[in-house]
Amino acid sequence: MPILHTDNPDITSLKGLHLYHAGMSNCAMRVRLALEEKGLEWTSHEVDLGHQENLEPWYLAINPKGLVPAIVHDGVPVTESNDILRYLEENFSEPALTSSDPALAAEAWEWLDLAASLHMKAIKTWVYGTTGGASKKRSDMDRYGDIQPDKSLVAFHEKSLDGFTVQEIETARQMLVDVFDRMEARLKDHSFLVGNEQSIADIAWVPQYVLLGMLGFDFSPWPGIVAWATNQQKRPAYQSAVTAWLPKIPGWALRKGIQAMRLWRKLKAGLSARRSRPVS
Ligand SMILES: N[C@@H](CCC(=O)N[C@@H](CS)C(=O)NCC(=O)O)C(=O)O
Repeated sequence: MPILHTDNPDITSLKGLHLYHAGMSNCAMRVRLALEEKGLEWTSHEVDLGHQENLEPWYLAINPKGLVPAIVHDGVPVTESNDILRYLEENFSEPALTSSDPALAAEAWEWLDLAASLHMKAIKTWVYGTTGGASKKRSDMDRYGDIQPDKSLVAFHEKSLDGFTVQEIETARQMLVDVFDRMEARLKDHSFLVGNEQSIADIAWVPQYVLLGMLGFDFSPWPGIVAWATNQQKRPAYQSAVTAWLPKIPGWALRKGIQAMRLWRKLKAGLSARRSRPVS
């Protein structure tokens, strides 16, 4: 579990549960959901990903990979959303988000691991691919390459600057379709992904429904998933963990906004590259 051992007094002096997060981040959403389902008190620290606040030294001291979410619990940083969920389940066991039946608990963790394994190759690839590109500028990449210890993240952001091919986006979509087919097989006649209660499995997948749905992924072929998500949205924890943190604009407007912002960045980068090219 990525627990950071630090003697940085700005971190060690933090008492209670502190969450470093961003509204639209699906990984942060699942941690907020777990905190709210467990009724825990937590202090919010929103990290502005648009302005790359996640790559500032104060945040890298909490999460050296510069990713949200991270928590600091009584001065101890824990990173990676799945590990944070495990940490919360171990340290704040009531109400439990995993069954006391070991087989059901294992099944729930599997759903969580599946979400993690698809995060970059399916979810992020589809999101970045369909909204038109990169969250980093080419001019940021040298510094990013230097500070980012996880080289698969560097490769992903390089790739997103070059642009995903139609085939890559389709492969990502197909991976998601395969999972949603599996989810549908379960949810067409069950209210929860595992067992008869809300669990870490539902918490792992609700954020994908929210994010992908907002960005135009069509869930209509899976009515069981839609019904499950509709029930999830009625939970008080959903209101405080998801609704409260989402932009208050319709999905289509959000999509257009992201596309326009990314196009503008590309144009600006292209113009400054032309300006700095030596005249021959
Ligand atoms: N494996 C990480 C992934 C976290 C992640 O990718 N977070 C994104 C937001 S969804 C982020 O912080 N992106 C900022 C960046 O890449 O610079 C987890 O599960 O916590």
